[in-house]
Amino acid sequence: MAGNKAVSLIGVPTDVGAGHRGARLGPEALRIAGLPEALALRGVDVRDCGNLAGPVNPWQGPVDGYRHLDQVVAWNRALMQATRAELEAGRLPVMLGGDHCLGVGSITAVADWCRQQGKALRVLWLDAHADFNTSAVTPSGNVHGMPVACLCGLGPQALTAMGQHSPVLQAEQIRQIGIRSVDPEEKRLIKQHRVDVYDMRYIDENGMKRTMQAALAGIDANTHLHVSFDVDFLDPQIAPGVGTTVPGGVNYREAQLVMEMIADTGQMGSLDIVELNPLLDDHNRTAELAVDLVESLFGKSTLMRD
Ligand code: 4U7
Ligand code: MN
Ligand code: MN
Ligand code: MN
Repeated sequence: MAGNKAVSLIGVPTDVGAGHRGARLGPEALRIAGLPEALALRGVDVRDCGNLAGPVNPWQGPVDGYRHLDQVVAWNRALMQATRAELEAGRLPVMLGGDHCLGVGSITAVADWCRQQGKALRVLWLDAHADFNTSAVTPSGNVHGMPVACLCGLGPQALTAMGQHSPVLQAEQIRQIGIRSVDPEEKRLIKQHRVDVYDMRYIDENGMKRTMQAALAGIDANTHLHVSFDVDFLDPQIAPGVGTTVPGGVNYREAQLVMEMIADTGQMGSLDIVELNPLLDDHNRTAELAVDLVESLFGKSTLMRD
């Protein structure tokens, strides 16, 4: 289904939420790696909306537990509007990040849209990290480590109540996959809020097929599936171009299976591609890998299944 749909690429060139600068270059790296052409080859009607505009990265330390909160809010407001506009136009928005703080704006718009359409929303969070920190417990103050908490109502009002409803999500709408780095207090919050986490140990013990069957269970024709793909989900040996590498990540075949099984549901309605940092990459290979995986997400299969 996603394969027949019209897609809008929304560039979000920001790293105000990150601990390294360079994710602001992600949208261009994804374009240069051939994302628009690859989708067009899949038969997708692609519209590149260009890049959103927003404040520069002031590169300052935390204030009250947040770095650059005003700038993070400004970028997310702009993204929320853009995402809403593309959904209203009947298109599938693909966010080209940019750091993961942008998941607040994209998913807030998607959640408002789903409520309006009477659709169920499921969020798949593909990441090495749980992104469930708050200002009280964050070790860094970087807001890219906080978007899931914000979406569940924990965070500054400017981020938890951007849309028509707060909290934006109930924890039971979220499935996290690939998790292998969680801060101690963050772990406590994840447990308290009962977020459904398929961490690397779960994947080791059960295999990726069973993991994805569990994470996708219950999705039906009335479900809007939002995929938030943090490139550090992948093992750093195949995806070095990210700010926060964590060893022991998802390998190439596992990642392909994740994308193919999502494609098979036919229910993906929106996608974030985040945390790609071309300054830390090796000749754009992480961007090229991301494009390869997004092709699978849009229905390209490696064998004879087309
Ligand atoms: B990403 C971290 F302390 N947990 O909060 C933090 F380890 O969007 C990392 O998943 C957050 O890349 C990583 O700063 C955010 C850290
Ligand atoms: Mn993340
Ligand atoms: Mn991450
Ligand atoms: Mn592929």
